[in-house]
Amino acid sequence: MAHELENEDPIKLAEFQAKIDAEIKIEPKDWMPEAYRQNLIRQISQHAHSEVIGMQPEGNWVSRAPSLRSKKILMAKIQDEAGHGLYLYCAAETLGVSRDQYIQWLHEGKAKYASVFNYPSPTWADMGAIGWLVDGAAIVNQVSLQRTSYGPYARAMVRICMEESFHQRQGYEIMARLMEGSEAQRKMAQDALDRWWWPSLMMFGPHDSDSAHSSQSMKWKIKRESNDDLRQQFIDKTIPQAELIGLKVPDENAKWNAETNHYETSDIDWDEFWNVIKGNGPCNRHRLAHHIKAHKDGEWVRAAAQAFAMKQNNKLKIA
Ligand code: FAQ
Repeated sequence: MAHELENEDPIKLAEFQAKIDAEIKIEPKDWMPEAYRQNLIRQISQHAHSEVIGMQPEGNWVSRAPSLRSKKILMAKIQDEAGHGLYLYCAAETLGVSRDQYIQWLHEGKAKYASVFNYPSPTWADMGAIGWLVDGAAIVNQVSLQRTSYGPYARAMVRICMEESFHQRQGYEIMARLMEGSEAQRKMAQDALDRWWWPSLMMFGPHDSDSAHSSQSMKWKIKRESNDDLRQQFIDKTIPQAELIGLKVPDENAKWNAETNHYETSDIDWDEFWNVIKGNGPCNRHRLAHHIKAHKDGEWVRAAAQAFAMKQNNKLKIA
């Protein structure tokens, strides 16, 4: 990236940084360094892919939800995630790359999506854990991204955050209700927390010291808070929520430190994190294969929608 910046006009670069420092949003038609554009293309498209692939573990439970109420809520939640994907693809398209290209990069394994969605969801309690923990972690990250320097991304985040807070509550409600239930239901809730706790902490990315993009992204205010700071915020919020309903996070070293005003925890298993990112998690192959198949099966729907839109346009032109 340093090399790419050397090729940029230093005056334009200084003006660009001054705008960022003055908290003026960068808009699609504004001048921007190529490295800024490329970094956003990478992050926003990966974010969009995460929202869409993230529907799969929950989609697994739509037909098996335990009541009509919970089925309706789950369907609405999953539909919201599809909407988040759409806002984010639209924001990413303003950087001059088409949605087809983004999806092709995903299918070719050139673009990533959040590692957390490569874990299975074998029980109903997983729907609770995903809403509470995965959406909960996503909100902490996304609240900070509402202040990101790129206008279309920041604006997409505002609406997404409002919806994610409902998702977090629906997940926590599922867990709380299970914890009021039978011994088997309480065990199911604890088991889901045990399986989703560490993958949720991994959502914030590697430690700051190992984060390839952080320093430049923070300078350009693409990222407003560091991976480790956001992860700590999530830990500090979530452990008391677990305790309130009688759950325990699966970490013997988790304890409150009154001096730092933060929870201390064990370190993440980074081998597992990088292994999942490289494509070797329990569900990586399945998730991607499912997306490729759904995309192919939906080809006729896209063609029909496009033909309809063209017909409407022609009618307008004639009128
Ligand atoms: N998974 O240098 P950094 C949701 C990659 S939305 C996979 O620290 P950066 C809603 C990273 O891309 C959840 N890859 O990277 C929902 C980079 O590789 P690259 C998604 C990861 O970008 C809920 C390399 O490691 N949210 O859940 C991960 O500065 C329920 C080095 O890392 C977002 O995407 C990971 N966890 O910081 C939907 C938020 N972590 O690209 C359905 C926006 C790192 O060079 C159901 N994104 N990597 O090949 C971000 O804030 C940032 O991109 C981070 C990573 C914080 C994720």
